[in-house]
Amino acid sequence: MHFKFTTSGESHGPALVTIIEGVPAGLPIEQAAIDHELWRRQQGYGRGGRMKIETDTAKILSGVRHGKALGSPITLMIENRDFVHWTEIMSSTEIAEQPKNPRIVTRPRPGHADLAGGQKYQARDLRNILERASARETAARVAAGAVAKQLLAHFGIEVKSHVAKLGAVPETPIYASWEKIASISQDSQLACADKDAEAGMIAHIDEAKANGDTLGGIFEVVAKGLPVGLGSHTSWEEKLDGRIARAVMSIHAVKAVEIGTGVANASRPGSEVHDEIGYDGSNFTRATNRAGGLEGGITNGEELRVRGYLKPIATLKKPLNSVDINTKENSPAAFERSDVTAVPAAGVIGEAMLAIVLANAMREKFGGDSIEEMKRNFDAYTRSLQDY
Ligand code: EPS
Repeated sequence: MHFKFTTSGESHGPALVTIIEGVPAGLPIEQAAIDHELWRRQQGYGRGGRMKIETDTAKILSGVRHGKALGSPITLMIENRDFVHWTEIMSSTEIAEQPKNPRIVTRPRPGHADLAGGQKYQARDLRNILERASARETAARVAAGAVAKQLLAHFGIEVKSHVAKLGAVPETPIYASWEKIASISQDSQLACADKDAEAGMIAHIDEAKANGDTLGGIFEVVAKGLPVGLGSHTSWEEKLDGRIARAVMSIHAVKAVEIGTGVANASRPGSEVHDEIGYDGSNFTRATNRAGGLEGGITNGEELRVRGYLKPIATLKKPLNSVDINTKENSPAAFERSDVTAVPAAGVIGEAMLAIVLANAMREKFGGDSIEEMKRNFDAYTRSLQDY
């Protein structure tokens, strides 16, 4: 059985939808926990006007009865409050006449899907591309991830994130222990584990905003409580590091993914990279965790650490040069509104994507149609590891 999901919906359409499959029957599904994750995704210093319009909440349309999963596909819907301003522009049926401001986009933004998507899909209005390319889609991923998190929590697995770097601040990405990440307040402006660094990040965002510019950065997602043995070395498709990298790389604006201290490891000798193995009388131990919890594409029981590196958002208030797709004349790229940065939100999305990959790996290893059956399988496996 696989834990999988798909999303549907445009940024300014009526709603975003996700359909999740592979949730075992009987798993308690807490709607408030889904909404809490959606709320977290909307936070963060440097977010723009759209987040003032939306209050994302998920409506459960199927797959859950009396607070528990039925084992059938779960459908979640998040309404776009902004749709009321876009009813004609985003109408699914033909409209009798063009609205006064049809908001047709013909000046592609460098770094966005606009031009390549327009050419590929032969769109003369680039809105046909940007509506789906928008990071608004990630609200649906976070809703699916919130269900994955509830499955993982049943097995004592937790997933959290923090912002390790915002633009150029600080120079070296912040390392934060699990305890430090867990202690970051829900009201924190940037989900940063270092208060001084956070102040510097805020000043950096203010400066970029004043310049009509945008910033990227690095988020780190950490999973704790994982059993040894998720993923497999036996085939490239099974390797969990590859599956995680794909999931994290698919997040809007992510251009690089790192597991553990993978980037620094490349320039160190092996003696300073690999995590020495010990035994404490009942368990195997590691002196360090530079591998980030994965060896041979298999979880090794250490904290799983993955970083996503984001490029700056492509929608700039002071736009870069572009070319109008109709006139072919040089003209500044389109700008309606945007965020200065969305790194904290990307961390929440990173948590969701990691939780989904891990939930899938758990379903593959422990199967079961009901949560009780899955738990029995999990407990039997955990016992077998004690005899190893
Ligand atoms: C986003 C919604 C979008 C943007 C942002 C993320 O809303 P709108 O396009 O109406 O302003 O704020 O998306 C982008 C920056 C982008 O380039 O697509 C959201 O819900 O996260």
